[in-house]
Amino acid sequence: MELLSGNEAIARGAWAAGARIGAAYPGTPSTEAMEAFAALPEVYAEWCTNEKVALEVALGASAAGARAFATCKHVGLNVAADPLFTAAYTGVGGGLAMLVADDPGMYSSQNEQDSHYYAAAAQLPMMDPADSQEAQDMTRDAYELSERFDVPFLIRSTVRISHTRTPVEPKMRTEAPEHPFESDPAKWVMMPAFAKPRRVVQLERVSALKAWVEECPYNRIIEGERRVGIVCAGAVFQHVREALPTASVFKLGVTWPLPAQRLRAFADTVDALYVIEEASTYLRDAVAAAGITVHDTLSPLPGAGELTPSLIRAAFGEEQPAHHDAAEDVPARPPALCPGCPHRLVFKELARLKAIVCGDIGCYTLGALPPLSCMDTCVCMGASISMAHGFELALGATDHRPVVGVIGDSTFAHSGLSSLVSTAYNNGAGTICILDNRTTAMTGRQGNPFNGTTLQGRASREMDIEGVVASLGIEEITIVDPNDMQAVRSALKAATANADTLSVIVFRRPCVLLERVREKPYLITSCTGCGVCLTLGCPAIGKHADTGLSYIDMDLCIGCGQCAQYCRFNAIEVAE
Ligand SMILES: Cc1ncc(C[n+]2csc(CCOP(=O)(O)OP(=O)(O)O)c2C)c(N)n1
Repeated sequence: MELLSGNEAIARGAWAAGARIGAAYPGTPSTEAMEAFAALPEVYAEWCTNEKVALEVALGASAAGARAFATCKHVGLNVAADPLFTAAYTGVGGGLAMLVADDPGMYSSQNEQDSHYYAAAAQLPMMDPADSQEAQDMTRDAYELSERFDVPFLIRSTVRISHTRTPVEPKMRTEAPEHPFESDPAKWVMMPAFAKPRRVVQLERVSALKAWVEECPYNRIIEGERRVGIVCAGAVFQHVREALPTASVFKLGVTWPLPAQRLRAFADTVDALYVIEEASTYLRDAVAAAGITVHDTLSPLPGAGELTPSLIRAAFGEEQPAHHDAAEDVPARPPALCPGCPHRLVFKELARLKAIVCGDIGCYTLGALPPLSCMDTCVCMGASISMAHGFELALGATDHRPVVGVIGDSTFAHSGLSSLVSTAYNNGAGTICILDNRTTAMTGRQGNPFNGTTLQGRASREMDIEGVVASLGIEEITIVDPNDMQAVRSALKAATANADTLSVIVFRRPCVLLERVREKPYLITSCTGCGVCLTLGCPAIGKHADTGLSYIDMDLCIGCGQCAQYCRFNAIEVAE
């Protein structure tokens, strides 16, 4: 037995099935799955620039005959949706499984969309493991099934499944069957003449999947009292078993297509059937559509966020145990930019400029929080540059605050680049700040095209941002050290001064967690209590409750000197 996280187990399942090509873009809570896969023998794995590219790489490998593995977070599937829907027409060569990890509760995401809808909309089979053993076994089986039904399989997890460690009987690797590539345009060239017959193939396949799912051992019934019957899947199954141990449960392992006949038969064996799921009505609607009466719980379950055993007990009017999972048990730990984070001064200076800041997704999104409070929009990866262009278009003729798009290096490679191409092409104006901290920090410091680090340490072509930007014909390009307050200030001032130009500032300094260099810490010698240093939001700087004076926690301070540049009284010095 091994104790594996769901992500590690999914990787293990793909490996055991003989998958040999992996492609992904990182995204919590999915990231560790591709990292774990990359660490296994006899596989090639890479970070791609985005999820669309990753799925296309995996689909190409599958077409060529290899078993392939792709992973992403739920919003990543939006990016990959274009190839996804048509991969449901082409089908596969070698088996193809794709993990999509959802984030009900939005621990690290901008929304909590339910990926089940993608399975239903694209007509792709989806499995929902409820622990790491199932995560491994379902993923492994997905490859044989993918080849049998000629279709990619989706493995859906949530943050609880991906990040919880449970015991796994590890499976060993078996070599995948050969599927030598032979040109077959009718299967792989999806132009109307070929796609129309493939659509018919798809519909026939759906019928075959619907028959298979009625027999599939991953859908199982846990017999209990007749009074209450629950339909659920994934992590919710664990909560239901804990909260309602005597209830009858239909545990779905395959959540698309649903085993309608078996569900109807189950409904006949219980007095009242309930569907419990997180942040969605996908299952409830699908079960109801199968002609089954779905009952309402005594009090409604929340429609948003993660479920817990306590919430489920409460919804059924069950007594709570003496200690239950109450939110107040957990101390709040609001996220903050690290001490020494190279993103900090950019936001401090943008706030000073009173700029309209179109932000993006990465560690730097924390610039939206107090005390920096310097972001006006953040929607999805890459949107900073295109939304800034929209602002410029709408405000252009008026006398307006400077419009600035702020984006990280990985996000720029992901989708910001195509936004910048579009802005440049349309002769847009404004200022774009690319925060190049030499890594994809937010998700755990993965490689990206602009730092040239690859997932398995293979050779790379490290791309240079300014070269790429210059090739778009953008003349105003500056490279600035973001720890130098004066340089940041004057670069922003110069770039935003001319309302008609498109300027790009590359703020370049490595993330402090990359090399973990610590200089001598700073200390505050004679604080006047003006509080300016506190406006940087550095976790190493605090305020004495009694005197109102600032202090530096020398254990947290890494000696970046950002704060010293803001102290008008020269009261912040290196501790000797
Ligand atoms: C479509 C999509 N894929 C993945 C993610 C997860 N994710 C959020 S930010 C980010 C990358 C951030 O890297 P970078 O832009 O370099 O900024 P940093 O965190 O280093 O400051 C990733 C992968 C996401 N939110 N959306």
